[in-house]
Amino acid sequence: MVTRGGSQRLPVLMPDYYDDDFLTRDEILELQDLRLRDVVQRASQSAYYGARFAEMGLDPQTFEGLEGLRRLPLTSKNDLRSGMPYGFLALPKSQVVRMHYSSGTTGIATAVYHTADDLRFWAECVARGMRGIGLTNEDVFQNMMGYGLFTGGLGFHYASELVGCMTIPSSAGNTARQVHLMRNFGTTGVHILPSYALRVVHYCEENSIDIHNDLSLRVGFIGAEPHTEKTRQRVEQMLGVKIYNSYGLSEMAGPGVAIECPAQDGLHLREDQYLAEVIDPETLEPLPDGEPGELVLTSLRRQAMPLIRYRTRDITSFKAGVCSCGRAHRRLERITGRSDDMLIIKGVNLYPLQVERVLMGVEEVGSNYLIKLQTINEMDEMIVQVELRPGLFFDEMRKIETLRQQIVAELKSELLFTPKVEIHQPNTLPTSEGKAVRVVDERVK
Ligand code: DLL
Repeated sequence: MVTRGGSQRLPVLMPDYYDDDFLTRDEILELQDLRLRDVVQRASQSAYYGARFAEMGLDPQTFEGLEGLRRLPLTSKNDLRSGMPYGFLALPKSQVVRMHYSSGTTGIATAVYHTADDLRFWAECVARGMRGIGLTNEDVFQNMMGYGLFTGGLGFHYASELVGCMTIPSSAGNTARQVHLMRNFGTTGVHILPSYALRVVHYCEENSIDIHNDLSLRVGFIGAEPHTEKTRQRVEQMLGVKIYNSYGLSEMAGPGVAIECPAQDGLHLREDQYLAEVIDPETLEPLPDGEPGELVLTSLRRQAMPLIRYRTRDITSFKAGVCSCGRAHRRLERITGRSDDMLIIKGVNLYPLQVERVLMGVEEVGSNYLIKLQTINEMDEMIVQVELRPGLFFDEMRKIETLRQQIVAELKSELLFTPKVEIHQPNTLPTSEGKAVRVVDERVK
């Protein structure tokens, strides 16, 4: 308890944003109800939602809160595109202090705007996740995600400062410098793309750096890219530290929407900030806990650019039951793919993560792989290019061929057709500084 000056010396409770992690279920629902009414009114000030609500005859003033949720329209990425650049802005531009621009990997990029309060709420959401896994002002936090229009860098940066960590804004790339910073400044926590984490590990192996003894790492966050539990375990095992999954998207500010707690048993949504639904992407009906579908999110507090029932296209499900950590915020299962990531090869529907799950279970496989889709003799073919793990001595063609056949067999049993597999030497497949590109579609359209 802190007291404020003046003759009466009234006790003033300093509100701590971290307390919101420990709201009861009833408190969460009450807040969601209030904030949903509020956000519907605020969103109606934007050109896009103003017109859409009017068209539907929805009166924001009398909107009934949580009970009326399913009456609200869904918003798609195409809607966002149609409203660019300023159709979704719910406040005068003079109140906007920053914009980000989504990666645009699946089409035209879209802008997201923030007021100063939006930036504070965002930093608090991520900081809650950081404090949740025990990071404090004693930690040195190295943020290896790209700074700039991508939200991964700045999203964790302000949160890390809010927690009080000594923050190293190392951004993405330049592995030698990353490892130098980690060694020299005793980095204890990192934020890193899963694909890049594996590259950093291999760099250490190749340069005889003993990760366990030469570095002081304690914890890490990975996110921004689809990855499997096997990949997480691989990174954990190689770095010898706990690695937590963090999920978010630019349209909802960025990272901080859902982050794992020490139980590592699902990602806790910040439900006082984001209202989540999981729906059947075909029927648009809500799905029960445990059933995978498309995640739909409503930003409950964002001011500059509130989004109502935004279709993320990410496939996940709600985890049933209450987490052992005691938080009442519901949990999401790890994202298994995006509805628009699904590939159809030889009549089989598959997600690229199914390939990763197999590859990361094979010890000899390194950090990088690429799925190439080609048309050969008028047929779709899938060619999986796989890098060998550095440090393994593979000079015998026979051994490589045995490994190749093993991977073909494992992929066949996962995918139910036989892909082609090529084995490549370490560090020979293309890499990128940002999110890994795992699929190259060269099929004749
Ligand atoms: O990737 C925000 C972010 C930055 C999240 C850093 C976590 C850490 P976008 O560039 O807009 O924003 O991409 C969002 O990335 O819809 C998912 O498809 C994917 N994604 C994000 N986090 C995860 C995750 C950021 N933990 C898109 N697991 C999302 C799987 C993820 N996919």
